[in-house]
Amino acid sequence: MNKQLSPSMMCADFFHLGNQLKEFENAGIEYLHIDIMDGVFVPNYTLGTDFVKKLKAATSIPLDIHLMIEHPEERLSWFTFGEGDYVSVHAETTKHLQRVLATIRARGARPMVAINPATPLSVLNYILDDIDAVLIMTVNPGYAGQKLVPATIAKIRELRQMLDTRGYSHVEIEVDGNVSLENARKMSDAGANIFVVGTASLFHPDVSSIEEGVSLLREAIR
Ligand code: S6P
Ligand code: MG
Repeated sequence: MNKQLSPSMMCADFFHLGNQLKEFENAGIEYLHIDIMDGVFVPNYTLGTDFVKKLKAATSIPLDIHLMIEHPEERLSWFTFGEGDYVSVHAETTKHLQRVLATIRARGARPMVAINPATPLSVLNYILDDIDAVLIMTVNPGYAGQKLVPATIAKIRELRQMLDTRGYSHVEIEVDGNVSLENARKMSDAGANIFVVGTASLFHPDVSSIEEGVSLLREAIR
């Protein structure tokens, strides 16, 4: 499966965002990961609806909108997205998971379901037809700069196996949280193929440029 990078926009350089977008485009970045938090499902606020709208107008790189909000079915219409974009909703945030995934699909985008480290894979059992990807949280959502929850590596492997044996090998696996070069390699070996990259790699102070960070990452996940 194609290995793809999705830089976490909450970790980007907001004072030079235009330049950074050009660097992402030049480096062939596949997605832009946008964290949306509501201060309820997760204890933080980050980016919002206007940022999504402006980013969508500013670049042709597809968006990867990560909704960490309660009752996403009531708020999906607030967000600008369309064909080629991924939108993920957390299984823990809605009683109507299938409905909200179907709404994302009906708007032309690609539905993804996100699960916290402690959430079992069994929540996916009856929605496999409704998703193009699963987002395995490798930290508890809410903040950048956290440590990997080690048990999530085995979870990625188990999910890849489950998808392949049940005839869903086209369903992608995204990983989000502490995707360092070392962890990215382990996640890739376990079967992940979309990597949300933040302060642990692409925006790490030791990485001198986006170009350098991208090439180190591509080497690690090859
Ligand atoms: C966390 C959020 C993530 C972070 C990303 C940051 O709640 O969903 O997308 O922005 O994990 O990356 P890092 O390398 O600082 O963990
Ligand atoms: Mg995220």
